[in-house]
Amino acid sequence: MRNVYFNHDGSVDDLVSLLLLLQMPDVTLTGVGVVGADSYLEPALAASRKIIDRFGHGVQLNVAASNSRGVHPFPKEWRLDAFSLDALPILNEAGTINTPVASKPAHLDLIDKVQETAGKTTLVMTGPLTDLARALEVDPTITEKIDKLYWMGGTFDGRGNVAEPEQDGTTEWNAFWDPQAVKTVWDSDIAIQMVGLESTRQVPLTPAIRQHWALQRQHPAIDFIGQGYALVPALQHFETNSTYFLWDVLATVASDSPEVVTTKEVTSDVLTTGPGRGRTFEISDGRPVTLVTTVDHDAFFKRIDELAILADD
Ligand code: AGV
Ligand code: CA
Repeated sequence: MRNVYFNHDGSVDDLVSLLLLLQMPDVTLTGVGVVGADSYLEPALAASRKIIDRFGHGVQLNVAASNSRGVHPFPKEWRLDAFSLDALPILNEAGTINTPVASKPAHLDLIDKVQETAGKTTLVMTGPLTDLARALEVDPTITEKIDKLYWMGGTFDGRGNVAEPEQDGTTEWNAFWDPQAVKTVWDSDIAIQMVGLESTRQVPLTPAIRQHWALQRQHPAIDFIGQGYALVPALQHFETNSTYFLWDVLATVASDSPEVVTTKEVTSDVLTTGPGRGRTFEISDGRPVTLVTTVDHDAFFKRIDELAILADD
């Protein structure tokens, strides 16, 4: 079994990632932290607790709320999706929430869970790196107990997904939210596998994928996935800045099923100031990172189905 601590920021693909982590036969989920970055904290926290109740096979977990704040907030329109997802009937049938909120904020909860767990912990992070950066500042010795960080964020191809004033279009949103946090984590010696935009662009949400999930809605977890992805725009005709990709789900599935992706080793750094702040870039003698480069599209979506179907019993 592998110990995994999951820190996410409450968008649809973050919450689907949580659902899938709860199904992985070889994963012991030791903790979950939620940051209200691409979401509002309250609904993202509630939805996380309800997903654990409904799809967690009775696992005893608590969910930590982050008090981290970003430098550049996400667009409100995107953040509002967490309210809709939290209101889905499939998460509210029980009428009560059993999974408690952890006593400490997410960065301190991360330290506690990593230090308390026997053996090493794998971190999966699908939002900004702020909680990990803060945890490293409080207790740098956690790196000895962290096996690897799987992070969705950054991009190396110069094509970002931030459409905001006073930046140059080269940065990915999770990195842009808190560029300094990326730098802090890059300056640590934690092994990193990064899923950036070059690979996630190969797995857009499409009408065909929605239809595929619609036809399998007799499985409750696939029904939930279909309902969740109904809240966000698919790739239809042409890409816009709101087009949704399976960013976080790719990072999460690749952490458990490495055969669905190919990777290469790069050395890199990150800008923390100027119009490119948040930009990750390759540089010789930079920090080594394992970068996901390509995805086996069909194997990836098949793995999502297989994991989701494990929630049937
Ligand atoms: O940049 C991708 C990250 C992922 O962690 N998030 C969404 C995923 O959870 C930010 C984001 C970029 N474009 C978006 C985003 C969009 N069109 N809608 C919502 N979030
Ligand atoms: Ca996310």
